[in-house]
Amino acid sequence: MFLSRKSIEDQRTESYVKMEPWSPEGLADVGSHCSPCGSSDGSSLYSVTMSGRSQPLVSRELITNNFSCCHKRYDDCPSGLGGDDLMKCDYVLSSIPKRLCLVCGDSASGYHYGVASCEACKAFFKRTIQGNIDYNCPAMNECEITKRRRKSCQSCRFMKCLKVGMMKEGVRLDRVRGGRQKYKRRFVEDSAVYLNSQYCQPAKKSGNKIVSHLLLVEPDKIFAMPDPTAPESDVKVLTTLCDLADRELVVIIGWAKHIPGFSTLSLGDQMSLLQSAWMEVLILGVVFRSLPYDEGLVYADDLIMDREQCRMAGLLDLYCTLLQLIKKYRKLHLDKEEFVTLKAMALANSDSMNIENVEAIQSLQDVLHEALQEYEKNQHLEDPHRGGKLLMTLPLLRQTANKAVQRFCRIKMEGKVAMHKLFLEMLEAKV
Ligand code: 1BA
Repeated sequence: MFLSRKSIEDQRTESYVKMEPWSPEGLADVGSHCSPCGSSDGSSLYSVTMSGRSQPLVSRELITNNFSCCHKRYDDCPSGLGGDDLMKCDYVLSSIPKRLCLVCGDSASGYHYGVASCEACKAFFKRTIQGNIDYNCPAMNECEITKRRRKSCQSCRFMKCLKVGMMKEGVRLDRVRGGRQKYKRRFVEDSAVYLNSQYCQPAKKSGNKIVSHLLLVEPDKIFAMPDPTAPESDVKVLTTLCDLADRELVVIIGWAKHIPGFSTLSLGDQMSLLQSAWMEVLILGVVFRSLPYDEGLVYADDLIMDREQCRMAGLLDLYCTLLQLIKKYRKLHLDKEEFVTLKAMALANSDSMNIENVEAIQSLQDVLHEALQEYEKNQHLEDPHRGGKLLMTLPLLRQTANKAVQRFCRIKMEGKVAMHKLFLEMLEAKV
């Protein structure tokens, strides 16, 4: 089934219901929209709202709809990988898609806004969202979009972008046509040089196909976009963080489906892994983006928080643990290939209590472990222990993520911060 704009928007609107402050009156008010109760063992597929109605979990909906088109489409395509020296699990290989633009069929240059697409369709989608453009089809809204004819109907091309699952959440809204900056961004000049030189290199030949694939499916960045009209306060910072995390969770669910072998797991196991590991995945993202910075935590490029800002938001403890993790990776000079592989490993190694097919998860872990080993063998010959050193950072990642979950559970209980439904649902699955 294709993910349409409507289905994304339906899910997102539903999950964007803001919670009122935690009070008996507040609870009564939000009863039918929010899910402050819901299942907490992570095994149930439904949460029960305050009105007692069963609703599908947002995460489940996203796993079943989001991006499944890419996988299905490429089922019968050659994987583009060769050499059984690389991998042992055929099913993993076959789940790596051949890269064609899902909008027009041209060669895809990567995953843009969540979908394998070419540069032209990526730019077209971005222009349309940023310019808030409405198109009209002069025909019957069913023009065929191919590489040759993609310019002939903008309306049908945009509809196709949405139909194949491009997500408007991924488009920066801070630079509208005309170039005026809507949102103020903090920018550290030094880091731009550092980021360009070390962290944003074009995917070099990584020496391992899985690692190259993980680089390719690494999501585009998203922005925090703090509400410029809200007065500065701890609540504003926390609300921005929760909103960012909620949007990033949508992206993470889509990303997980591109990890070779993940989509072949049962739906229940996909959910269990995500429900256990989501915070580790979020935290690793922040840690990696923060490596070039001296003291700041890069939650997003427009939300870089220093020690004082974290303290003011009641997140000093988390700041200190995150800094410890950042120091470890900085010492190791963690590169982007290792980051994407570790992120997938954190998901595969989430130690969920609810796994149905333990062998399949083990196989996923083995595949990623082999990829890391091969990458280290090819790219970091100087240190035969490097792979082990990287894996030995995972306990601190788990510890940091657990701290973050606990902190945000407390914030939820205090009831002063609005939280969206997907974020709440994932938080609840952890307690
Ligand atoms: N992670 C939390 C909130 C929000 C995030 C966002 C990233 C980029 C940063 C954790 C719940 C709370 C602790 N941000 C990133 O991973 C990605 C790209 O350019 C900057 C994490």
